[in-house]
Amino acid sequence: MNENQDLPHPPEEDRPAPSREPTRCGLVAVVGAPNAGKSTLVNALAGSKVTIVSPKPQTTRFRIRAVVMHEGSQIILVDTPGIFQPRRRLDRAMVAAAWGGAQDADRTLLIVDARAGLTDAVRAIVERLAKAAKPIWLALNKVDLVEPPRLLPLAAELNQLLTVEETFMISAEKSRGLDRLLEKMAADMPPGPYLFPEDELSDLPNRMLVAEIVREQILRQTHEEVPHHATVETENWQERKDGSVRVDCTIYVGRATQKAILIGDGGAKVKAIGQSARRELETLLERRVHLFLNVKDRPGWDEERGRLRALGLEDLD
Ligand SMILES: Nc1nc2c(ncn2[C@@H]2O[C@H](COP(=O)(O)OP(=O)(O)OP(=O)(O)O)[C@@H](O)[C@H]2O)c(=O)[nH]1
Ligand SMILES: [Mg+2]
Repeated sequence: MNENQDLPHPPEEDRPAPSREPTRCGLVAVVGAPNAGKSTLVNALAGSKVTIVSPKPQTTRFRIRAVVMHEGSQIILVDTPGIFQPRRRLDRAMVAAAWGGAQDADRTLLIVDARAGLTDAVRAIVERLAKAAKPIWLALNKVDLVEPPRLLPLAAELNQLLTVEETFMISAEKSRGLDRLLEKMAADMPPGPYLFPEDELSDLPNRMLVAEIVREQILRQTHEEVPHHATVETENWQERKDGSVRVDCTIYVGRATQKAILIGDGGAKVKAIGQSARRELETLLERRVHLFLNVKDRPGWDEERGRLRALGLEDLD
């Protein structure tokens, strides 16, 4: 028997005080032009895939929050859609979601593709950011693709157009320069309690994660007009006794011709999309997944309120 077992607990005041450093917590909106590498950066900082990435612009369609813990700080990174000149209702809702993200955040991190440089899209974003009196960090991304002498003039030019608190040179893909960025973000978060449980990775529900992973494969495996005219909705989620899950998704496209491309010869394309998505989902969800994809043409879905609401996008008018 342990001889200390029956000893009374020491009085409250004699116990060592729990080391409770005040916590910090804040939201950082990651904004920029389409394809700048925002989602790649969010995943790299989160240390896990929380948001989809593709070589095509306009990959991200709605805000996704990723939770990053660093030295007593909880940094909630808000991945946002790229900001561009919107045309369709879908585009307008995406861009509004991006600006809304910047508005709600404590800080804004502007990502600029260093290889693309100061494009018109970047200029338009900078002009609007300059009007909002919020501290801004600037990250020139994809420095792995650029000769170093080109970086300083670009940074200087951007710093002239916008009051930037600090400029970072990073490669989100090669994880270069991310430590310094993370240190700075953690140190500058406002004091306050954590908003998310510490072990939470993101606010994306699993049904939406499945739809996004399927959409990522559509972006990667189809071309031209198909990717941007497709949306994915999870219709059914069924837990099975053996621990696996069956998920049924509908892919909506704008036209019968797009549907034909997406299905492919004898269903080969949609099968390949489903296989890649299932493999990735099994890793992310750590369980067996039976994925069923159904393709429908639905002209004008990108103007339909219901479809946008399914993406969590707000109705603008
Ligand atoms: N070489 C290189 N490629 C990168 C880097 N960061 C991102 N990329 C690539 O750039 C492309 C776009 O990346 P995303 O992270 O999807 O870009 P995004 O800004 O989230 O794009 P939207 O969601 O469309 O606004 C992908 O092909 C990435 O692999 C980088 O540091 N270096
Ligand atoms: Mg993105």
